[in-house]
Amino acid sequence: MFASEAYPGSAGWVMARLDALAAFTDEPGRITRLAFSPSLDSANAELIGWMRAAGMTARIDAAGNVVGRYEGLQPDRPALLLGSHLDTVRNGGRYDGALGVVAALAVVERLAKAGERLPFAIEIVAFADEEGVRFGGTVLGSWALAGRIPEGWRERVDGDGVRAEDAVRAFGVDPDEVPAASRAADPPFAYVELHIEQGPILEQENCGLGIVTAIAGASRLLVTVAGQAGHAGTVPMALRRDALVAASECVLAVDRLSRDKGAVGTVGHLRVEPDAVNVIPGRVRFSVDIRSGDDAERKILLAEIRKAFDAIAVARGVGLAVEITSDTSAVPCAPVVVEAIGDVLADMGLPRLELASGAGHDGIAISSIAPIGMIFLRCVGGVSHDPAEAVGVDDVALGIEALERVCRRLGETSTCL
Ligand code: HGY
Ligand code: MN
Ligand code: MN
Repeated sequence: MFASEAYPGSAGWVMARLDALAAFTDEPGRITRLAFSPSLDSANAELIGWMRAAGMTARIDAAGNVVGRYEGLQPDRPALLLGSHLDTVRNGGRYDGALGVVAALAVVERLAKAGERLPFAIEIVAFADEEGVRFGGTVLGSWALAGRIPEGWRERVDGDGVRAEDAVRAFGVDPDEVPAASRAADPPFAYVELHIEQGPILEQENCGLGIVTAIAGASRLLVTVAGQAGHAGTVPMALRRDALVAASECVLAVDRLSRDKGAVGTVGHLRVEPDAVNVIPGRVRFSVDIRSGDDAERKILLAEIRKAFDAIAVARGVGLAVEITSDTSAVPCAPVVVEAIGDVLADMGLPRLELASGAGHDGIAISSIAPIGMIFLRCVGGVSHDPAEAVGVDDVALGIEALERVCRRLGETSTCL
């Protein structure tokens, strides 16, 4: 039932395409495909070719997302939206995002090879900026498709000082046309995403697939600490306003307070200026990423972290500014979609293992225009956002099978979605 030879739409066929996509990177030797980057542009072109070969129409929408469509028997019926994202973190893995896009394409391949059309169209989207790595948060991507474009997105600046507006224009997207990407007026009847779990639960439970119940909320900050640069050899310790020492105390505060709250807090990016061995750091910028399944708890944690930062700044005699670059509330998956996924897994003889997602996903944005659901796929060691990310081909076969069955199941119930 789950052969993995590379016939169109098989697990081997999916794995081969994921390996091909992994070659699209802006950093040779590792996978880095940031939003609106040359490598993402090339990966999108490759995907569009595969979509058209499968009998789909395919285009780049007004916000830079790839949108493919496999017509249904009733073209006027709302479509079912599948997909995920092709952008990656820096030095990422080859399955985060891409698996969901290519597995959805495998479902269409199978239908097309069988000459079958469902009553409704299947659309597959590869969102342009799920990771939000380049600009500190998702600037367009799924938010644009949901018709909820973030305020001030144009002025966001990446690590090289490039404004988001200029980056999307260089990518071929007209910033003034972005609102045309919105599907708020003609939403899909549901959105389903297959994604690696990026955590250890499925592996611990020896389950290939799981049912996502909710997606955690997240807050992202960009913090700037302004001290006083100086000669490392001549400024007495008592007179120093060392930005890196103050930032280091902030990093430890994020860790301590997050642990105390049972939430997760990460400082993943930190830049020191002037970054010289014999100069006291005058300025430090660092990121903070806070997640929790409970929005109220996350807000309280955020307030405690900012209070701790202010106390450190006073004690260290430095300036400290906080910019909130992204703030998303936790989102439940739609019960009707959760149930359909559960029924499908039961039909396949698999347990109905339900779990929440600590990672963010495009479904957060899409949930504002359609019922959403996600299927998690076991990943080796729970590792993700790292080249060691790995999945088993038999789990991928299960994932494709489940996704196809969910499409059919949701089609049967779509009138009440
Ligand atoms: O950061 C996240 O949670 C997701 O991988 N973008
Ligand atoms: Mn992802
Ligand atoms: Mn990710």
